[in-house]
Amino acid sequence: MMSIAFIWAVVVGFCCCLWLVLGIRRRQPGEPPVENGWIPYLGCALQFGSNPLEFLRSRQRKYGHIFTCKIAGDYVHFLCDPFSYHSVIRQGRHLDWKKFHFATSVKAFGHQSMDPSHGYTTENLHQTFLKTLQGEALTSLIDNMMENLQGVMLQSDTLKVSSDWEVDGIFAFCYKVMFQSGYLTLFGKELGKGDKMQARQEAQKALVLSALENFKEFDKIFPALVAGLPIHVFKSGHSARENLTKSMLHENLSKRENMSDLISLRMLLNDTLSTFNDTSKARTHVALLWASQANTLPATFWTLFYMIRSPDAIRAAREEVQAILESSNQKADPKKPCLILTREQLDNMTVLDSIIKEAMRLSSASLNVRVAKEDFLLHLDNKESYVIRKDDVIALYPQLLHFDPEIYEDPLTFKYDRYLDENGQEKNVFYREGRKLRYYYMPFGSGVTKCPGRFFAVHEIKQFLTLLLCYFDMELVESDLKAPPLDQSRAGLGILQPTYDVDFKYKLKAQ
Ligand code: HEM
Ligand SMILES: *[C@@H]1O[C@H](CO)[C@@H](O)[C@H](O)[C@H]1NC(C)=O
Ligand SMILES: *[C@@H]1O[C@H](CO)[C@@H](O)[C@H](O)[C@H]1NC(C)=O
Ligand SMILES: *[C@@H]1O[C@H](CO)[C@@H](O)[C@H](O)[C@H]1NC(C)=O
Ligand SMILES: *[C@@H]1O[C@H](CO)[C@@H](O)[C@H](O)[C@H]1NC(C)=O
Ligand SMILES: *[C@@H]1O[C@H](CO)[C@@H](O)[C@H](O)[C@H]1NC(C)=O
Ligand SMILES: CC(=O)N[C@H]1CO[C@H](CO)[C@@H](O)[C@@H]1O
Repeated sequence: MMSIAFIWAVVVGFCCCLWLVLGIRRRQPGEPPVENGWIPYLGCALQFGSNPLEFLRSRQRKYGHIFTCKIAGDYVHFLCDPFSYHSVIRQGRHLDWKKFHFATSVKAFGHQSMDPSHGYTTENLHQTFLKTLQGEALTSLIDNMMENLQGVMLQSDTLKVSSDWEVDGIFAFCYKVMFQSGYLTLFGKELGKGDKMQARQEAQKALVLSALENFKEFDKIFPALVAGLPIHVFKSGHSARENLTKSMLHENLSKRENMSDLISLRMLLNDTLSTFNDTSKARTHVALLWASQANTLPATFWTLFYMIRSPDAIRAAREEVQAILESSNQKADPKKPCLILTREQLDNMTVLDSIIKEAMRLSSASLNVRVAKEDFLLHLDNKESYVIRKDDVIALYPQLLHFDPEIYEDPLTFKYDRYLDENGQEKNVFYREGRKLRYYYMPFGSGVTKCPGRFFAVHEIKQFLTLLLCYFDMELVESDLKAPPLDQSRAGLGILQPTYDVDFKYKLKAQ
């Protein structure tokens, strides 16, 4: 025993010396202050990971607007001054966004590289996303979502629908309703050829529910995969990903009807543009399933939670929904759920919009990352310039902005009308130290990598809230409840989940 411990001590000691000599970056003239951390290779990764906001705030107090931290082998320059964000977001010439994105996607989903420069595909994904998630395509996404939401809420036995109070966790509730509706909207329905309607619907539902279980299992290990751990370590997460992949093989998807433009176009582009094999293609569809759900589900939770908890918010939301129904001459009937809202009507719902924005401000923790293509000078807003080395990472962490008391008074408090101006219209002017901010709200990222699904995401959450308010009465089981803490294990990946679920009760509205 002794000797093994001794050998370890020598090995560790040797590694530490080697690290001291080779692994530490020293600050060169013109570079931002650098912090190497205490642990070889990992550097500051653990400190950053356990509470990114506190870590960055303390370093910002110590160093100022920009500083460099070693994190898992990379040198990351954190830029904390919102007035300087512009220089990163628009600095296309020196900065690469693809490398990091494509590499992360490969690590998590296991497909071959989608980076055209690697030669497996010539698909311009960016174009595909814009064409199929925005503009004209958005209208049919929204229409299908509305139909699917009402089907899942009222015409399947996903929810216990009655005039007696039913208790459920808000996250559990949002998860099952939004996952199923979103899945059906993107990937369509498999109706099969049997002649028994009932049996076909049962089979369809079983398929979606199995996707939900697999998604939940896979999503649990997602942060670990992004951190670089191999998927083989996780038995059940791995099997879940493989199950999802199988369900998205071409032969399975091609049986489905009413598929979104996004998936059908990507299937069509298959052979012409790429040399991926069938499995690799299916994995890229799994990636899109993840992108469309992983942030939307917790965002829906926070929106519903904060709305129900705030009497002012839910009152204002009810009034807005009521007004829309009246102006379009519709009545909510749970036995014949076929409410229709146009895109213009949804866009007109500024109260819901503000509630959603405010809930996402409080729960978003995305990291916007770019990689330096070459050595260059980064110019900050205060006229300082810093030398950035090739292959270094530049990161923005907009939670700093979202929780900045100079921009948002009482930043930890939910104020449903924070994004409404005095006329009840969208408020888009925010200040810091008397100067108007160009960037004040960034849960969807920024610049070229800004989420292409953001319009759909906000619309689907609005539809979800509208339908709940039309058909149901809702209350928290315990009023005056504190908001559950954010689960920091996903910091950097988008909207954070709650560390625990919160119960609420719902019942059909009296007609
Ligand atoms: C509340 C919901 C959502 C949030 C907060 C969100 C956030 C984000 C963020 C921050 C990124 C950029 C990542 C980066 O800069 O590295 C992103 C990318 C993306 N999102 Fe979303 N998203 C949401 C919903 C959706 C939905 C519903 C869809 C599709 C139906 C979608 C599709 C995508 C796609 C395809 C990308 C990759 C874009 C690219 O690499 O060019 N997202 N999302
Ligand atoms: C994947 O599918 C197999 C076979 O249907 C099943 O036994 C397994 O439990 C599934 N994996 C997960 C994580 O649900
Ligand atoms: C998809 O197709 C494969 C055959 O290629 C089959 O084994 C699998 O069960 C199908 N999966 C689903 C979910 O339909
Ligand atoms: C397919 O979509 C159309 C238009 O959105 C809708 O009318 C129809 O009911 C849908 N079909 C199925 C099987 O859901
Ligand atoms: C598909 O390609 C991947 C990566 O090249 C490979 O590992 C896998 O075995 C291939 N699968 C099939 C079914 O050919
Ligand atoms: C939008 O809302 C306003 C009142 O808030 C109403 O006067 C107007 O007609 C609405 N527009 C649409 C397209 O619903
Ligand atoms: C392997 C594969 O997915 N092939 C499909 C590619 O798309 C065409 C339609 O354009 C299908 O016919 C192929 O089966």
